[in-house]
Amino acid sequence: MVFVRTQTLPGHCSYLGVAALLLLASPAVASSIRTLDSFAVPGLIASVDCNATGCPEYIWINTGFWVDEGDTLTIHAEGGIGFSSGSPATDGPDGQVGIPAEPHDVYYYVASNLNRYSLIGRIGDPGVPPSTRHRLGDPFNVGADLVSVADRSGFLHFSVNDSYFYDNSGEWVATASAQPIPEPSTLSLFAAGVAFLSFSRWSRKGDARAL
Ligand SMILES: [Ca+2]
Repeated sequence: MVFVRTQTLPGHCSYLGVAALLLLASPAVASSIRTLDSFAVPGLIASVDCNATGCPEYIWINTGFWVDEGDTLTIHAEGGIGFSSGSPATDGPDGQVGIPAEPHDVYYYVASNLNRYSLIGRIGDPGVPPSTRHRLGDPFNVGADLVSVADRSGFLHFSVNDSYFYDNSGEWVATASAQPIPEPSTLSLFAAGVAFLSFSRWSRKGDARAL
């Protein structure tokens, strides 16, 4: 009886387990990851400056890239921006890390407490009627690289954490991806695959001991 089990059950288990893992890696699962390619964020977004009452809403550039709450959001940006007249457009998206853009009497940055002169992001949808729109969430640091879980659904927005935009030059270019939380059925399938593979290995060990 032990010999019969050796020739059948472990083989089926391995096939089922491998099938489950292959399904996880199938194009259908992979295609659920959405991407934003090469989105340009200009240093000179608009000829405006922010003041004590805040910044105009359009200082946030809507990328048109939709993010669902719970998505793993991955962003990479590169390029160069010059932040004052005549300065070379060589400053990267990280900005001045650890130096918050605190407002004071003269200068008001887009997002205080975030890194000065950095690429910053926000999620929300200001393009639909106020009664139904997803309000823009809190600004967050993006910099050159970000991996984070979205805390709300909406369109990804970018801005440059500056106070005066009209003397800027250059641009940053960002790419992004949003990976949804795996569906419960997918998780169950994955667990089943792992369980079958584990049982298969256990069976083989048992058979080896029996032999
Ligand atoms: Ca500037």
